Amino acid sequence: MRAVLMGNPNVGKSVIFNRLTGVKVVVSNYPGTTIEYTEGIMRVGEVKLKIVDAPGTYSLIPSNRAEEVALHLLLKKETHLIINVVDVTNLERNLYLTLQMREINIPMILNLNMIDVARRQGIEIDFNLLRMLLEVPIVPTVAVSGEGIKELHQVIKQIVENTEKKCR
Ligand SMILES: Nc1nc2c(ncn2[C@@H]2O[C@H](COP(=O)(O)OP(=O)(O)O)[C@@H](O)[C@H]2O)c(=O)[nH]1
Ligand SMILES: [Mg+2]
Repeated sequence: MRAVLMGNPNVGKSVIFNRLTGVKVVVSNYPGTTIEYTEGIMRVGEVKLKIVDAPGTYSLIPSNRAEEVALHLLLKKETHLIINVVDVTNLERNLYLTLQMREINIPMILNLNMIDVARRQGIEIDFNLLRMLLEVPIVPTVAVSGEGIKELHQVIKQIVENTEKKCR
């Protein structure tokens, strides 16, 4: 099974990736390009979930090589889960990609990162409203402190277990 971390540049994808995966990560160049991406493994019960840290992208309609690679990594047929990392202080811009990915038939988690910055700026987010509007599980995190990572694990586990059942 395979999960892809998708999101705009600089939202905390790589910090989330490091928190989810162990020490053994592999950095590769996407075939035919100089664009790098990182893969690691996360243990989810009995399952070894492959996690891909995709290059940052603003849209599924690529406007450069890195966005093209992100799209290819996403659309590989073995992608079972999208972890959409967003910068909660730039929700509107970030949700553009979220809405596009929601149209694809792959389970998605909306990871609202940088909650600490939002708190400092007095930004309040109605998680329930977002959950209702987007119909995806929502997990708030502060990637740099580790806050919310346990909850993110939990939600990933639930989806992995459901997918396993369907595949059997
Ligand atoms: N304050 C704060 N900074 C964060 C958080 N997550 C990531 N960062 C910082 O944001 C910057 C971009 O993170 P990175 O993981 O490289 O983003 P990526 O481009 O999406 O992979 C780095 O300086 C991180 O330390 C967070 O939750 N809160
Ligand atoms: Mg990164």
